[in-house]
Amino acid sequence: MRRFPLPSAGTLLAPMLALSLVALLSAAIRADDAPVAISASAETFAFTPDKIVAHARVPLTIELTLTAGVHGIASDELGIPTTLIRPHRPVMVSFTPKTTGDVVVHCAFVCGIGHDGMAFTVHVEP
Ligand SMILES: [Cu+2]
Repeated sequence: MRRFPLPSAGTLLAPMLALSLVALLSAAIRADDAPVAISASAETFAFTPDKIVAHARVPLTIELTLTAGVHGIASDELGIPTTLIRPHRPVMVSFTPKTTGDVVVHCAFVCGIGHDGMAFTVHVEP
């Protein structure tokens, strides 16, 4: 019977150590770039918070959540494509503001009687 040599402990541990290190570094990167959480309400027709801060030329990710109804966001100025938000399905949207100033992001889905006033502001600092 032919026998295959067993790998040494070092041969097995090195890739595992490398993978662990990559996982740790990924976690650290995620913590620094944690998405800004925004919730949309079908009851009050509001985004909470209604104002967030971003920085020009720095990517930002927002996580949109919703418990009822359907809403959406879109912004040509910020480069956010029309994105629908559905109940219990968080949506991550990433964008990179190009210029400073305030950008009002309106709800992009005709969601009901309060739709016209439903918006949040992205305050873009240098
Ligand atoms: Cu709406």
